[in-house]
Amino acid sequence: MLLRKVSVLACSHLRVISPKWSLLNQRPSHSLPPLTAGAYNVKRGDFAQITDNDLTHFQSIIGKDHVITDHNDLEMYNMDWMRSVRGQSKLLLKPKTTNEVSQIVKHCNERKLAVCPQGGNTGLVGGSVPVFDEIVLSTQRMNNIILIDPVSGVLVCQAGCILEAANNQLSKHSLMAPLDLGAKGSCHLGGNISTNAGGLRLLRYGSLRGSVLGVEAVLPSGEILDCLSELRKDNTGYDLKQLLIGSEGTLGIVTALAIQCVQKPLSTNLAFLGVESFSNVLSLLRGARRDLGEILSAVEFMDQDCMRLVTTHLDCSNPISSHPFYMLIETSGSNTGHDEEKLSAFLDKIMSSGLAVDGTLATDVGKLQSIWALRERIAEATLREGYNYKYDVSLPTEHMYTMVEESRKRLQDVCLSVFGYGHVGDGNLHLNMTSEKFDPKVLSMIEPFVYEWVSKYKGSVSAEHGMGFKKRQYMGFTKSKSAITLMHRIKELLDPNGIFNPYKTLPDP
Ligand code: FAD
Ligand code: 2HG
Ligand code: ZN
Repeated sequence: MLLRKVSVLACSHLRVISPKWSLLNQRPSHSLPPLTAGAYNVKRGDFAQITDNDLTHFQSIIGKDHVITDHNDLEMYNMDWMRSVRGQSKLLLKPKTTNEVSQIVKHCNERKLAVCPQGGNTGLVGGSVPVFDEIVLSTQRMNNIILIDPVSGVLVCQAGCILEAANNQLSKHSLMAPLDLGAKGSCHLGGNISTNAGGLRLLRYGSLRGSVLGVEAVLPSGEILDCLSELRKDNTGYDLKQLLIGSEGTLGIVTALAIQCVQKPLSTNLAFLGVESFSNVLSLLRGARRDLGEILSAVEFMDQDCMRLVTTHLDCSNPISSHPFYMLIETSGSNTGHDEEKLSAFLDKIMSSGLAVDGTLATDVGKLQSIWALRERIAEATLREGYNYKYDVSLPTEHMYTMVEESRKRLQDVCLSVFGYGHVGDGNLHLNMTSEKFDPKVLSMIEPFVYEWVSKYKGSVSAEHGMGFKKRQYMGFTKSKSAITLMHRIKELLDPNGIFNPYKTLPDP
């Protein structure tokens, strides 16, 4: 084999984007983002204002300690992870049980008080923070694991379980969640479901729409919708849980879920490759699918600007020589010898054909994590460079990098960098630009250019992050008028007062 075995830790692994966000704490307070309402010129909906009677009522439901009104305590719940949007909520509620959520919501609906559901607050489209004074309803305390069935592999838990914490419990039964993402140390499973999060292993385990078996949710009326089935197969009537998956807190608050977990692999290998062109990236993707078959578990790419970002701004180093593109090809299986033999044959083939020109292979946990960190921490590194314009699009793979190149040509004089990376195996490009600080002129050169480009190639303006606050007006570039109209009708039916996550997800009618 021509590959060098990795000998140095390339980068310390991002264990946790802590709920208190270490990043946030490193920044001076004068760098608070502007208030969303003013920056985006939003008009407040016709909602009631919180009164002392409301506070007393909430205290009677969840106890004084979990009704938070202190301005400083509220700051991190009013701001997103990217520090790009900022709300003005004066009230944070932290219920522990579904019944408590139900009682809170019932009261909010009767009083016409708006509610912003919040999980780990790692969302990247401004969906998880209020725009005005919506009540933040956090699932932080709803973190009980209800059941792990080692035979069926089903996990049933409350919505506030942190993905990584759930995985730690699952691993005691040789199981793991069917999704993985860089925000695993902070994001909640309820948040994952509400955004239909994709992540690094969708290629292998599929979308959450397939692996979520059941959902329990509180509807805007306060009613509890019990669809918490643990069945793999159930064709009785409409599949109501699908309405909640990806609805970003606009139709219901997910309080509990059942999810089909997968066997934790006994053998995992990760190849990190240097590649000369994007067309070679695509050839390698094809070859990996063909030659690695059932053991292939992830195929990711990043360009050289991404490598520059993680090695400049974080404690990371490139374990191989410099190339225009890098790929991560991971295998997971149950038989070390078999997997290594298969991967080894594949790597020999691609190195001798010149599709990959350099590479390194990681097999033990520490090295795997340090290589993965080069990819998983790009989003974090990007924030260190300045203002970040973020696009998360689906495109036919042959057009994916052309979009980065055309954006770069268009923006080279006004941006610090324009770069692309992402889940190439799923046709999901993360196109990002940075400038020193937010510049509306730069934005007007990016939008609607990016959305028109995506629409021209019949892609999606949101592959996995959702619409949230920032992207909602662009849904029409991907979805038909008839589909958007029906979405409005469903929202109206379930939430006639519009109290759940207003200003989010759906475009203005
Ligand atoms: P939040 O950010 O708190 O909320 C997200 C949305 O869901 C909001 O609209 C909120 O109102 C709603 N919501 C949250 N909880 C509930 C609930 N219980 N009921 C109803 N609505 C709710 N995303 C991907 O898809 N793939 C990735 O690979 C990926 N990588 C990331 C890497 C980093 C470093 C970061 C910071 C983010 C990444 N994300 C990724 C985005 C984000 O982590 C996901 O969208 C995640 O699923 C959000 O979970 P959360 O608990 O933080 O939700
Ligand atoms: C990832 O895949 C996330 O790392 C974040 O979805 C993407 O920051 C981004 O653009
Ligand atoms: Zn992603």
